[in-house]
Amino acid sequence: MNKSQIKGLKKASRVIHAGGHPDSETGAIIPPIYQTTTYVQSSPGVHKGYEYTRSHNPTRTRLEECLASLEEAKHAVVTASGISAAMLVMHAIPAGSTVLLSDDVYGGTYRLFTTVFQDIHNFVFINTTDIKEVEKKIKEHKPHLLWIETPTNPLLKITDVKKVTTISKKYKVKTLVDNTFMSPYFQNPLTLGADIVLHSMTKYINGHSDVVGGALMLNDKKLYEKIWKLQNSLGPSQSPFDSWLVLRGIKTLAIRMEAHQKNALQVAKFLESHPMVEKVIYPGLKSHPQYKIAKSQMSGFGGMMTFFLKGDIKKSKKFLSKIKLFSLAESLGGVESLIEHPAIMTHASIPKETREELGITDNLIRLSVGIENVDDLINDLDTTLKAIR
Ligand code: P1T
Repeated sequence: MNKSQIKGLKKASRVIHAGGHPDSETGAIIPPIYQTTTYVQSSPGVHKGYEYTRSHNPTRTRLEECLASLEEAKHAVVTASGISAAMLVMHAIPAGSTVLLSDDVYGGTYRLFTTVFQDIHNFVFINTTDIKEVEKKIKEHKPHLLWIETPTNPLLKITDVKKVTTISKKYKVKTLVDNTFMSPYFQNPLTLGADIVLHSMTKYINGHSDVVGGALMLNDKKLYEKIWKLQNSLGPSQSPFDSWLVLRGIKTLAIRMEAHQKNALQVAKFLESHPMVEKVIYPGLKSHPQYKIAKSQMSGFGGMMTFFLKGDIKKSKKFLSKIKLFSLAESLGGVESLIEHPAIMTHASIPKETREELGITDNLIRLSVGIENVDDLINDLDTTLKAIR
């Protein structure tokens, strides 16, 4: 199939066929891993588009083709991690830029901005779910970039991307959306007006907890070229083997995301009705404050949720140490269910006062609901809640 035929396919087909053409030399249906550092030239400067694997690699090119297709983008850059994708964006904007960003971002993103780039750019954390606040802060700070995570990690706050980008465009501010929690299967921020989409491919895109990777998708050719040159100069390119693993994992993105959200909705309903649970935050619950926005800009609700246990830090620790089928671990988006304590684990680099202001309290627990049998997952939660009562 050619590129325009693939463009006409639904996402469940594109995950398999975009970048998935058979190998032209042998007809192999699964593309080879181009495990090579360099490429032979017929005379100096005459080559087939590949010179050195830090710059380009055919396996990575295939993955970039697939990701661009899934995010409805013209260009994609695959990086060695989600954080290195964020680093490239920070180098791509002019030094001294102001970046307005969602107050509730992944702890590693917060750490990158506040401990590595804090002397190069100005970071202003705001509640991007409040549209009036966004416009007020844009007028006040004249930022170069608006950085949105939606849903946020860990509190699953949802920003209305269309509304926010209408404002940012008015003031000529670029908007980046970290789309990690939804994956390109459930949300396409570029079609809602965003300029750049960032993913930690470590999560749903790869889906099997065996690769660290990141990606940026965008339409602006000039910005793409700038980001690619930075990648080439700074070096956070993904290895061919890791790109190949992601190409393998992404083929099941559609069915995995459907399974994640089906399980997650049942788990969320179970927890919401449980007497030992204070509150559940899941975009697919009507009780979620931005449920309507979630419904309008996402085609599904994903597999991530947080809940507040009734009790203190001791109770949280007891619960997390006793639970069995959910593994106590950082990260998310794999087929297996994970559970973690954001304040102690993924968001520990955020100062305690800031965490508490945001609501990342000692009784907050985050779930990445996997695709196991949902009755087993609910039984595991139920049994553990009973055991700590
Ligand atoms: O881990 P890495 O591939 O570098 O991706 C960083 C990243 C970026 N954006 C979001 C929304 C993320 O959740 C992450 C990584 N998050 C975890 C490791 C976690 O457990 O939340």
